[in-house]
Amino acid sequence: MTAAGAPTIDLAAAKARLLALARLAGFSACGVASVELPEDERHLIEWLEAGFHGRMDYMRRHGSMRSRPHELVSGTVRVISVRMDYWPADARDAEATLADPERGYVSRYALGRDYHKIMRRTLAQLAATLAAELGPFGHRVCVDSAPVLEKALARDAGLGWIGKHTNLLARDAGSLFFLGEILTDLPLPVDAPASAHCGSCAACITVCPTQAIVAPYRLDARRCISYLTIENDGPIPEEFRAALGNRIYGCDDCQLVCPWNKYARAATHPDFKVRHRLDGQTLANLFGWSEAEWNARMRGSAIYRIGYEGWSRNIAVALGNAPSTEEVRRALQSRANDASPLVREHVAWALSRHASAPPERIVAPRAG
Ligand code: B12
Ligand code: SF4
Ligand code: SF4
Repeated sequence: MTAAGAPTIDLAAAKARLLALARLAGFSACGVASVELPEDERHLIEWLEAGFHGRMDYMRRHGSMRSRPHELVSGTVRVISVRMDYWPADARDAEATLADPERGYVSRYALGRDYHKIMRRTLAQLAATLAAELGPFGHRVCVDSAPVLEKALARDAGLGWIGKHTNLLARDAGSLFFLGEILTDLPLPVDAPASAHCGSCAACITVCPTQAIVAPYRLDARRCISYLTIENDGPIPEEFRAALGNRIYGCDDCQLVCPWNKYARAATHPDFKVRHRLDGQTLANLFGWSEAEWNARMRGSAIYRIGYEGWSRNIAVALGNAPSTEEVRRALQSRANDASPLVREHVAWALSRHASAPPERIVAPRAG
């Protein structure tokens, strides 16, 4: 990929410059890994063979490219890995929202603008600045959607370890950050992989509402609320509906309980600030948004991907789990004849829960 006859680059100096530029760009950590991931490749194959990816066919589609970045972009010899913190410090307390069954809980990462665009733009600028200083080099920017094992690469780049909940976490930052990469043909000096610090802790495994972490480091995505509410475009299997509680988009429980997240850092990027008061609106209010309102409010958010139908399906389930108030029942009844058969079926399920609600779930309207 490098032009023949190009001047040789001082790779140690180039790496020092990269790290400085990454900080200036707003990344909280940056490191460099090689492209060999034989152990992770083995785990990926086992995970796929177990069917844990459910209907995420894209996890299979690219074959060994996912664990071999040089097969995805030929000439790649290193992966530059970055972290960007997303925890919105202005958000309502996560545990308080989870404990209030009349409000919807939206995963912390989706309260602001869509991270894909923010990260990709910032990474592309970082690569361009570096190329302007060093001369052109081969590269491709990736964030989430590219078929690469981002967590394994970040671990090898020294950015953290893969915890038992399967997210990457770091001693100085917890796990509430996104990952992104630049695949490159520059043979930059590599970092040492980060060491692991889960020890005998298993808090994430115990707390998971759907027992999706079937063994340490092994996640059955088909059981994970993040998959059920985001990736899954069909009905939510009945066996998981009660366990969803009031989680209407994604789930953070395994991360919120992790002791290392007391070191989580607040997002510095202004686009991660909470939008449309998504950190604690009542379910009845959210369910009342028309499709046009939803489109206008959700454009630019990661939530936009699941569409109004998926969003309504999720809220219907949460309303089925909410206390049997007049407001909750009225919200459900208002969409009992929804145009979408998917939404109608989830509303019918929710209403049936209220019809058979034990007396303690039937709640008088709140005063005021
Ligand atoms: C598919 C996917 C999902 C799926 C499956 C998750 C998963 N664990 O694979 C679902 C939809 C469930 C999901 C959920 C979430 N995701 Co997601 N997801 C991805 C994606 C696209 C691919 C992940 C992947 O490669 N999975 C393949 C399997 C095999 O990997 P694995 O389960 O992590 O297993 C590894 C290890 O645990 C180990 N291993 C596996 N089995 C075994 C067995 C033993 C014995 C041992 C020792 C090791 C071991 O090896 C494997 C390979 O390294 C990445 C982006 C990317 N391109 O990498 C984002 C990504 C992982 N997601 C991300 C986020 C933020 C989330 C959520 C937090 C969102 C939310 N709040 O709802 C949740 C977290 C749920 C959880 N507990 O993991 C971030 C994670 C950032 C971080 N700090 O780690 C990523 C990196 C996106 C990004 N660019 O920032 N996600
Ligand atoms: S995100 Fe939620 S459902 Fe998924 S593994 Fe973590 S705690 Fe379990
Ligand atoms: S909760 Fe405990 S076991 Fe799970 S990732 Fe955090 S430290 Fe590791």
